[in-house]
Amino acid sequence: MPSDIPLSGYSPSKAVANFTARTDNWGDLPPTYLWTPTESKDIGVYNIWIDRDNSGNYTEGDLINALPVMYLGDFDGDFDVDYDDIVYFVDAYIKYWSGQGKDPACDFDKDGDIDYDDILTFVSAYIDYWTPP
Ligand SMILES: [Ca+2]
Ligand SMILES: [Ca+2]
Ligand SMILES: [Ca+2]
Ligand SMILES: [Ca+2]
Repeated sequence: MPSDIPLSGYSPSKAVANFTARTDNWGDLPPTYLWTPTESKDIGVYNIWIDRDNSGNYTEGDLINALPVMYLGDFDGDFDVDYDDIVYFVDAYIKYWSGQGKDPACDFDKDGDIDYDDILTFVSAYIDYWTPP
């Protein structure tokens, strides 16, 4: 299994695995596989399995890679949402608005920009992390 397939997961209840299918040996893989666990998952690293059924739909099956299920807004992947993640987001925001490209991880609503809506999502994710259950 190649280890360079980028995987990212969001929220304990729904994780999205994005990976780039490489046509040489990974041409069968979907460009995006939405992993929707039937039960709520704790933050952590999971192995997911992806397979293809007779109708061509992708289901959980063959082992793809370890999927980190992270807090929303945990950009550096160290399983917290703290100052370092704020710095990461602010940096991406400034880069976007100064024409230096878009960091897709910071475009929470996937509408192609990093704007006020994404700030709101990040701020509420930060507050959620620091709010005791
Ligand atoms: Ca973090
Ligand atoms: Ca940290
Ligand atoms: Ca956006
Ligand atoms: Ca927008």
